[in-house]
Amino acid sequence: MENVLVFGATGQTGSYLSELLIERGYKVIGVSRRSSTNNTQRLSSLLENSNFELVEGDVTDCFCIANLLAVYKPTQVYNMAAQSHVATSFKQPALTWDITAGGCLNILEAIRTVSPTTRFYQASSSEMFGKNFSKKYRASRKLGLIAKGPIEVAHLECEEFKYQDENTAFMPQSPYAIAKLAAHHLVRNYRESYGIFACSGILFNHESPRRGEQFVTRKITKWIGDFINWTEVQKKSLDGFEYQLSDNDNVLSTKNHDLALVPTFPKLRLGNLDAKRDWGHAKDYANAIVMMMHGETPDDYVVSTQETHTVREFLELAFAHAGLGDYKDYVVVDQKFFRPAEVDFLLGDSSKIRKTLEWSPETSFQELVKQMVDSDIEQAKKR
Ligand code: F7E
Repeated sequence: MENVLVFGATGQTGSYLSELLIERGYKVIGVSRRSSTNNTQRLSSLLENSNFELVEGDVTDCFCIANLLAVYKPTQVYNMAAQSHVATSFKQPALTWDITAGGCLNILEAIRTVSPTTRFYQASSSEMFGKNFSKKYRASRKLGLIAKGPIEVAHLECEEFKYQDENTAFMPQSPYAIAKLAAHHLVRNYRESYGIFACSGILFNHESPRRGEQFVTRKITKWIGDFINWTEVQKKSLDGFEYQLSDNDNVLSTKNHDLALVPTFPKLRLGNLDAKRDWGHAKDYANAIVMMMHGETPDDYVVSTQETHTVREFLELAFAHAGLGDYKDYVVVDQKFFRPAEVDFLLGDSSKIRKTLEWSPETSFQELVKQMVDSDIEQAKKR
């Protein structure tokens, strides 16, 4: 049985990937940073599986990586480890750089020196495109065909400018995206310089019920789950409970109670609702990753659904599915959640992986939203 190493196995996509690789007959060595709190919830289906082993390790420690390669002799290594929260990368840029760029370099160097036939997958990101514009768009602006001044999202949505693919210029907008771009170029450089089988998957946003709670999709669905659970609990403990939507930014107050005792629930505070993202299901994307690593030649591929939606559209669908009505009654826009620099518009053209490896996503945007809302309603009941 072949061993494969998955760095970042405890994360959302790392966990789906580990499950898939075990199904494919591999022994998965999941590598995870030491943590004082338990972070193995996403791996609950694998922890008792004899084909899964969770080991301590960190991509910032090159000796640790070389040692793991020497001990387990993996035929494939997947790097899913990163400081992956874009907003955090503005607050902790050096840490983000060390993990996200340095970690990839450490693995590539370890493969080159210890195990050069081992295949390598790097989790690149659509964030690398950032504020990107096609050559045609830039030329049109230069010629004055498009007015100078702030770039409007509407421009990027024009048929002739839309889509980011493997040939789109990168214009990263955050320390996170810049670190991912450095790693992306390292992969190409090691592939071309040393003949290492190294692939980058430029994955657009991918979500699921396992998504971290600080990312916008899960932040929304978790709030919905918690709110519905709160109303249920209030109904059980208070006679005649009914919640009332107030203008108050922070709370929803109840009717029929002495004001001093009114139970309250904080509204959902979010940042930019106009940002557009191409959101897919993490499980579909784990499948794309495995396909890349089993291709004949190593290459870089965009992985996306080819549909884009605003954060607002996600909210509309999620609140409607939960039966709560208009999201505007429950959401407060808070400057705190705006970023110093934003990526306004992402829409991936994944024709290459669809044609070359015959990959396509199975879960629609609508299905994804429903799955996440339903899961969070269930989970909130158990908490
Ligand atoms: O933000 C806006 C925010 O944090 C999506 C990571 O996995 O995908 C992810 O990066 C959008 C942004 O994901 C809130 O400004 C509004 O425009 O869910 P997100 P992301 O930044 O797109 C890429 C592909 C990666 O590689 C990254 O690792 O939503 N937004 N209000 C908000 N975002 C957050 N987090 N919280 C808010 O309250």
